[in-house]
Amino acid sequence: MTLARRMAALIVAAALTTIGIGAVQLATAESAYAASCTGAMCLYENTNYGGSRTQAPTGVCAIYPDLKNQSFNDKASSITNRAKYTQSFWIDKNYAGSRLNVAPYVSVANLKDVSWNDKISSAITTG
Ligand SMILES: [Ca+2]
Repeated sequence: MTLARRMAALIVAAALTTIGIGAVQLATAESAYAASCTGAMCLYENTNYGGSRTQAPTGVCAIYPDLKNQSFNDKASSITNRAKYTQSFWIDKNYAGSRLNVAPYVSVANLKDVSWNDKISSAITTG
């Protein structure tokens, strides 16, 4: 691998964070989020699925180029993905900057654990 290709691979690896199945966060507060989220995906203002929330509909692909429109820019502290699809989130609006992928049926009780607390500004969800 050339140096340029190796650098490109490193940059991609650094920009993309994927949260997979089997995370420790799955063990906590599962019933709490299941009760409060009825969409494909929910973002919560606070950790452990607390505070205000915004949710994406099931059965469609939904785009959120600027979460300011949902009063949720730089606000999410926990996430639940209730769909069988990966959901994607970006640090800047219009799907720019670092991306966080949340795998199917994975919830993150505290986005501080992955250094994404109060940072999400845009999202694409599939229910
Ligand atoms: Ca927050």
